[in-house]
Amino acid sequence: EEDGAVPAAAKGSWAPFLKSIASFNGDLASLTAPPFILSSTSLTEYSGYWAEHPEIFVAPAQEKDPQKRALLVLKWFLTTLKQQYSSRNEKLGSEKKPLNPFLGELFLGKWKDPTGKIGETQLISEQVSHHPPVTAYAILNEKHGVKLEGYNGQKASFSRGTISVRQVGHAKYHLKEFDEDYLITLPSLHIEGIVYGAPYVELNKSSTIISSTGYVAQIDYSGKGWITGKKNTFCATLKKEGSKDILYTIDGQWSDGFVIKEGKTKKELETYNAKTTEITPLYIAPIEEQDPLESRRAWAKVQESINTGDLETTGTEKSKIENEQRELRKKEKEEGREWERRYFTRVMDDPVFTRLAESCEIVAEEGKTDGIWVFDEKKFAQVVEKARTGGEAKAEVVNTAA
Ligand code: HCR
Repeated sequence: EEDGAVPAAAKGSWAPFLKSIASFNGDLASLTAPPFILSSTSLTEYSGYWAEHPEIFVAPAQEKDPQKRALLVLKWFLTTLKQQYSSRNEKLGSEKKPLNPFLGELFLGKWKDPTGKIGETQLISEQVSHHPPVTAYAILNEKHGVKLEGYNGQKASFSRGTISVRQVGHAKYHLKEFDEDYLITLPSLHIEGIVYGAPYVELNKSSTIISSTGYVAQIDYSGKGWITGKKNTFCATLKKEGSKDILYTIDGQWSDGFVIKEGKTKKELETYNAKTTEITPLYIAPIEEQDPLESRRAWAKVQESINTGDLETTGTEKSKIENEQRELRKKEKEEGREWERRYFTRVMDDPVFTRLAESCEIVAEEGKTDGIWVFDEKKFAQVVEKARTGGEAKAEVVNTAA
């Protein structure tokens, strides 16, 4: 077997790793990967990829025409893909195995806006389940009344040299002014380049965005050996529900750029360059000001030891967190209660999801995500109030965001 990208010192660990994934049971968190493929970033941080271009995230809120609004939501979704699926590759040289978040882990931050035009965009990401791993998130921009919320877990399988990952869960994008909702399904992916020790993500199949105003976007993904032969390729269409007429098409490579065209005339309306569009960095509070459950504070020692290549400390510090978690679960079991999620609540039925999912035959797989998770405005208001007063919260008297 070729293993060109595996660092010389790690060559001995790659073949056993390949063997272990061949008998893989579907739980990505249980994969013991060689140290050079471990990233020091927790999966709770990945929720931030949804809004690294805050100006594109809020753009639909400023569009009065519902059809153009639906197009802007599709455009925003497509602009998130590069960060979601290829940023580790670009920054770290390959896809890496993220830290498996503990139950209750938080990743909180803000995209600030010195111009005042976009307003502040806030990120709340929380690990709502550990077995199976599920992350829930809400991204709020109060100025424009935009709210994204969602949750997701992964179901993985191994075959013919690649790990295939199906995402379970979905996202919902809400525009307050128009009382409009968009249900977003998450693409399937597979990890290529494993045998060479240089894993990277390719998307496959398709995903959908369906709006409460009756617009449906379908995005079809393909990779190298497919239609155009180029990696990270997609073609998307926007239609009115039940109609065959294509209103807009968007074609391109999500890691490179794309072209938006009018459906009938094929007239080019806009080109987007993913390579030159800069991202806005997320502001995260300094570690000493963070809550003990916040990701970078809780994992600080593990992260430091991964970055310095100190395997022993990585092991002992990881075990400390795992043991603490085990103790907490034991205590909860004894007391007959479950961990209280800080920002999200498990529901039996989410009416927004049910209404939009119906027409596209999308199903919530609550069994695979330990429930259907929604952002709990009341809990959020309590946290905001507590931070403001530095004491006990009075949920009834505060306004909720977005
Ligand atoms: C599959 C994956 C963990 C999950 C990551 C998700 C699906 C998380 C939600 C984000 O919104 C989007 C996203 C992007 C990532 O591409 C995806 C990760 C890719 C690899 C990682 C595996 C757990 C790593 C397996 C180990 C490999 C490197 C051998």
